[in-house]
Amino acid sequence: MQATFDQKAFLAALERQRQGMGLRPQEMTRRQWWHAVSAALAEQLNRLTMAAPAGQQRHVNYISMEFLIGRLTGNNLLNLGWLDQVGELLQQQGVELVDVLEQEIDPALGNGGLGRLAACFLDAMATVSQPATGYGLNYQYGLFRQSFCDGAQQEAPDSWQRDSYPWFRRNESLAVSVGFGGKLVKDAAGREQWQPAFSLRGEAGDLPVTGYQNGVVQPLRLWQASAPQPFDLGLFNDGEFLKAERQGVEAEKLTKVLYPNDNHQAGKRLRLMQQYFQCACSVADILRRHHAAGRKIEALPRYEVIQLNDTHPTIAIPELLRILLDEHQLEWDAAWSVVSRTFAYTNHTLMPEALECWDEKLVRSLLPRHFSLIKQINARFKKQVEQRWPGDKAIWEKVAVHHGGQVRMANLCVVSGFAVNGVAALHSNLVVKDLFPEYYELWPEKFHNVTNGITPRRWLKQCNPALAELIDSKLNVEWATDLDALKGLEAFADDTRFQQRYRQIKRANKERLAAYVQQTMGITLNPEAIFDVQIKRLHEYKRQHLNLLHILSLYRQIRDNPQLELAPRVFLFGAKAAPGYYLAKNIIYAINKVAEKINQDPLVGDRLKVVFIPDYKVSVAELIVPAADVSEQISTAGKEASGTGNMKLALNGALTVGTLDGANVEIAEQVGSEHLFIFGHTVDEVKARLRKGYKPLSVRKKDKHLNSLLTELENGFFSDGDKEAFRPMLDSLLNGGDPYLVLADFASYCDAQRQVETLWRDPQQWTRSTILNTARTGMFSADRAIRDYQQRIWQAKR
Ligand code: 26Q
Repeated sequence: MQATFDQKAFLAALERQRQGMGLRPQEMTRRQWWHAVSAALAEQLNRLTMAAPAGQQRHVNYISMEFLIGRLTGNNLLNLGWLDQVGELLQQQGVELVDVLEQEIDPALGNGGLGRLAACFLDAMATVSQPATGYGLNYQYGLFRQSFCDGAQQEAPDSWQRDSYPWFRRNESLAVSVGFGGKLVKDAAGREQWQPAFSLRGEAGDLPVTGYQNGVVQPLRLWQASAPQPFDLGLFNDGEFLKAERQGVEAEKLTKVLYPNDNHQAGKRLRLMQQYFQCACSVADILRRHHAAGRKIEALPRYEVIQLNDTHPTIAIPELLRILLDEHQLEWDAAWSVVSRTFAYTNHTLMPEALECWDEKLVRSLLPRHFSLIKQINARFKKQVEQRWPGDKAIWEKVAVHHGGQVRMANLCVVSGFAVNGVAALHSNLVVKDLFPEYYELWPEKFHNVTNGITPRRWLKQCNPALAELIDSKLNVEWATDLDALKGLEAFADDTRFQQRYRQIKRANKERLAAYVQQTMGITLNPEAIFDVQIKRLHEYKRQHLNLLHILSLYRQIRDNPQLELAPRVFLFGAKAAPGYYLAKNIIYAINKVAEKINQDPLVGDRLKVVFIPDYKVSVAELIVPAADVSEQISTAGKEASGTGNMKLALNGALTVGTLDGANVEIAEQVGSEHLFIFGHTVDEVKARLRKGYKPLSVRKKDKHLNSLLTELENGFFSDGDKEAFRPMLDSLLNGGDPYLVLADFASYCDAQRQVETLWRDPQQWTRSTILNTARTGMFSADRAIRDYQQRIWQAKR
């Protein structure tokens, strides 16, 4: 049931906010209006409630180190169904709601896909009334802000002002104490007990997650660290000043900043402390709720499931085990039975450098009791492996949880959880076949696929209101909660008037983006051109440099043949590189230097423009996605677990140029491969090619054109004569064996791009394909993904 808008209460709350600021309405800045409106709305939400569990439904505890939620005010208004009313009330005060919403700093509490997925899933769980709590960390600084200085990425802290963010609801009574370090002692009964060296306090700040027009609000609970007391008076009196201060210092540091790596493990002590802090707070909170309902500890898995968003929160597993054994005095078998029916694990990557392994010395010194429990889990599991594969050392070395001085978090998840899932069909198959084949032999029933999804509320209704309206005018259904209903648009794919409207909307979205680029970068874009976009984290496997090589190819062709007729194209990039990832930063630099040259070359004219939009984030994605004509999804096959930008772009009518990787495969199945441009080596071909001994230099030698492009990168043509400028990128391609097969896929990629150009010249056919992309991507709704989790994992027999 939709929550009714109480205009009187809202206006009164708004008035209180204004008085608190001591300003008259006409004196308030847009930013102050945003603050007042948000705070007033947040107050209204206190009247709404959590979804109630239906029947045997378990409460889902979604633990994630990242929640890339994006701006909340506009999204909450949309979901509550209050946009129009609030818009009108503001208008009466001479204020435009859209301007006010623009003032919100986009909370960047995540890196990329994994964090955004968590946010989409919270939205979907509230919308399908799945009782759920999101658990994360309240970082003082989110992902760094990006700017370019002579083309090179510069990072600046993202001070998003969490301390005055009006959507937080802080609840003192939820505070948790978390221990670290110390030693193990034996109690009278000979049981190990942990005596931590110091403890920190976890304070809960809740952000409301609103369901789509169903009156549901549930918490995203973010933990923030503080010292339990300003300092330890006992130590202070003993004269141990430094030690006394330590708590304060650690607390201050702990939730200060989000680690800016994605798909790469840093192995840092502070990161492990963050992980444990988050897990300890969250597990304590789950158990508090469980006990408050008067339930027995043994019944936990009947009522609660803990979904681990990748291995980052794995330490929650030994934490729950520790509490069951040490605080509830359960025997091992009883405790293990509870643990192994409570946890489910989602894998988001196969790449070895992203699989978390922790040095045992670090784990032991920070969490001695947890380390001891991990060793026990490992020893018991060893017996099972010994029975199944007697004397097979090689297998044990692969599947061990603790081996060679390392604790392997993915293995701990598989051994201790009741479900493991990949995030796209292809990826889930590889999880079974390449990553965990032995585990699959032991427990085939544990393994699942749940293809990712995106929330159509933010990623269509909110970011592309004109298209949403057009759809509304043709379909008489609430497609925002039933995205498969978009199939109804197929009937209009050839309708000339509909096509025209669809094109006009795309055009207006492109103008909106062009205005943003003009304003922020001073670059003029031609909205007639193909808007070809690649927006995602910068990573070698995502192959932004393959895109770059194609751009170089077009530029070369223009110079070889100045009369060349090309469909005008604007190449748009948005991507942040981890600050310590030199190769990725070098690729950004290369794209920017090439852009500089091409954009100022009079010979090129309007045919090519290359734009690297700085500081890519959720709010910028909301501008780019509706304006895209072409969606670049060009990772090496087998490397991108799923991708979710691919779904957002296809839903908004961009045509995919993509490899058969991640969810691209399923998008092609849904949309029909004649409405995408698939290219490149398949997973099996990649494997075969690498097995045979792939030689990028011989690809270069055989392809004159490619050779000329590489030569121009080498000889300083794009870098004011600096021959070293692109060394890291070129080294990887030419001397580093080109591990992601960029050169091997180049010819096929250019071929796909020529097909793009051909189709573009036929506007009717192009538009038909874009409409069919929108019509046929309904299955990528996050609501469907959540229902899959319910059926396959959360509601499954237990
Ligand atoms: C690990 C250890 C230490 C520091 C950082 C990390 C870390 C942080 C973030 C490791 C990985 C990530 C993020 C991974 C990620 O975003 N993966 C993406 O997840 C998406 C949602 O499933 C998929 O669509 C993408 O294919 C996948 O790359």
